[in-house]
Amino acid sequence: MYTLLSGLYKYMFQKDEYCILILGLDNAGKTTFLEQTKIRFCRNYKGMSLNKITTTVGLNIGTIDVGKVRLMFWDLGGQEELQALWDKYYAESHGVIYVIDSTDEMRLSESKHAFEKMISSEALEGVPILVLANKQDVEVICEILL
Ligand SMILES: Nc1nc2c(ncn2[C@@H]2O[C@H](COP(=O)(O)OP(=O)(O)OP(=O)(O)O)[C@@H](O)[C@H]2O)c(=O)[nH]1
Ligand SMILES: [Mg+2]
Repeated sequence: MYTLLSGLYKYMFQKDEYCILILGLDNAGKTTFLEQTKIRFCRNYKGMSLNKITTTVGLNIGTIDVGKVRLMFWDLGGQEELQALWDKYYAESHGVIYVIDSTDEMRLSESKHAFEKMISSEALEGVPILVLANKQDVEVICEILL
């Protein structure tokens, strides 16, 4: 009876959990993206002022529930010395969002290099990757000015 009831409880209330890594160079906008996502999807979440966000040293975690699914976002610091820590999280991840600052042409090749290193990891084989060309609002402003 207990097994039946606990199974029913789990079926009704337990959520499937997925871990999503947010990676990319420092200043790409990973933490801002996570914060904005939380503001949009978490009811009653006030969030911090976006201009108060500083560079991530270590890891930010954000949890978002969508229906019966719980998404755990792990936003890792993108500074060069912190990139060495990224692969410690690959085995646990179900998906990756790779964020690029699309306005920073000078660092595109650096970002490409970090991306290629990331996808060469066997631990990420079969893991879906979303590449996010961030800061499109800046591009629009530039185009308007031109
Ligand atoms: N215009 C514009 N600025 C953005 C956008 N996303 C982030 N920024 C700015 O980019 C800067 C860096 O943002 P962060 O979110 O701290 O970048 P990060 O990728 O988390 O950086 P690290 O933690 O150092 O790895 C901040 O000044 C943000 O306000 C965007 O979509 N548009
Ligand atoms: Mg950050």
